[in-house]
Amino acid sequence: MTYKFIHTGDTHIGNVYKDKQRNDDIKRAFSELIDYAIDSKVDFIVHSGDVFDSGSPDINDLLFVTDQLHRLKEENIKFFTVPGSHDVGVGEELSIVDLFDRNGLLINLNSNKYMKKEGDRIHLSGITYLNAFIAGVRGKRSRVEDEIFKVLDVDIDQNAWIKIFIFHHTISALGETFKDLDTENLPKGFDYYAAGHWHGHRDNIPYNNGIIQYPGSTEYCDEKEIVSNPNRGFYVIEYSESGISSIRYQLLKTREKEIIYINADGKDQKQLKSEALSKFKQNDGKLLVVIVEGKMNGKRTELDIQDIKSNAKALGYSYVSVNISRLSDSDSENISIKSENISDIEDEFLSAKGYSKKEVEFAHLIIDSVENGKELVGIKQKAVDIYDNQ
Ligand SMILES: [Mn+2]
Repeated sequence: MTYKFIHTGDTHIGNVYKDKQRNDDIKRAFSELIDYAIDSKVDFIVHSGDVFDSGSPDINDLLFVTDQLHRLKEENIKFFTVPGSHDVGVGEELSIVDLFDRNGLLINLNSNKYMKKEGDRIHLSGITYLNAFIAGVRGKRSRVEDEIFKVLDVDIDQNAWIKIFIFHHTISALGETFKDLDTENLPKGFDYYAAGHWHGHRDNIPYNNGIIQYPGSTEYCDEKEIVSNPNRGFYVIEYSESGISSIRYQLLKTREKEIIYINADGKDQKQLKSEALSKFKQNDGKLLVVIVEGKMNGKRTELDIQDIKSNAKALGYSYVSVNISRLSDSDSENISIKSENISDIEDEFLSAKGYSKKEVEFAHLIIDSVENGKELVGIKQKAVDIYDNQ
């Protein structure tokens, strides 16, 4: 007997873009995945968090996900998940995923049913379904939640043919810069670690006696993802009594993309604009990223990005981004940075810009709040504290 499941994650149904067309693309990717699940008769789906882009989605997005999960339910295809960092509202304990769990449209493996506090430890159980044991821990809303992994005892069903662990973190094995969890803190004893949060697609990271897999987001969620990721998709895994027998990456349809690099050295805003415009072609909804880099003549602020964008849109591009983060002008001061991790780079950059130690500290506070979805309550008081004590 062989069973088959899909591993996906980071669907981000919601208002990822200001543009409805792109938000519809994100929905289309999800319904395409559901089509695949039904057509190829998979037994269940494992979703590693961020079904929604926000903890309080619009009614249309709620209805869309309800309809898609109903299609699965009619075919008796179960949907196992944990809340991702985006599925939980700021300061909320429960997640939008819990609503769907209570309505029987999915199973939230991070609900209280599976997670019990026992003294200082947390006892995690899971479900055995079609001889697969599945357990999971949700993504983080604050740094405190990393600590869960250090006090976790998992009650693994040793009789299951395969053991699946779902989590929503960027592990250190992907690199130290963006990590929010040390790989070694993951519980041991699983065959398949269904990872989410990192929107790139990374296969086959060995851990303990199993493998960690990041399917990536089902659609490009920002400019960076468009530029750095060749494709989007999800995993299809088959298993039998002797364990996992095959893993395949199934591609999802995405729009064609065009990435245009423009060297700005010695050119003024007029030349840069006409060079950009000369490279645009009439098309049927491609994604366009224009990267302007180098040192231009005149001021950066003179470059009319909105005008470049509307010219591109008029030719049919569905998404246009003009990136000037590597564009400098005669006013730009060159700051050379030696640090390697993000937080040190921020420190060094702000100090070089002439900000005081207290101001750098305050900037960190704000960056940290934004990154971790912490409430901005109390920020004002902290600002007063910092500046008064200066
Ligand atoms: Mn995500």
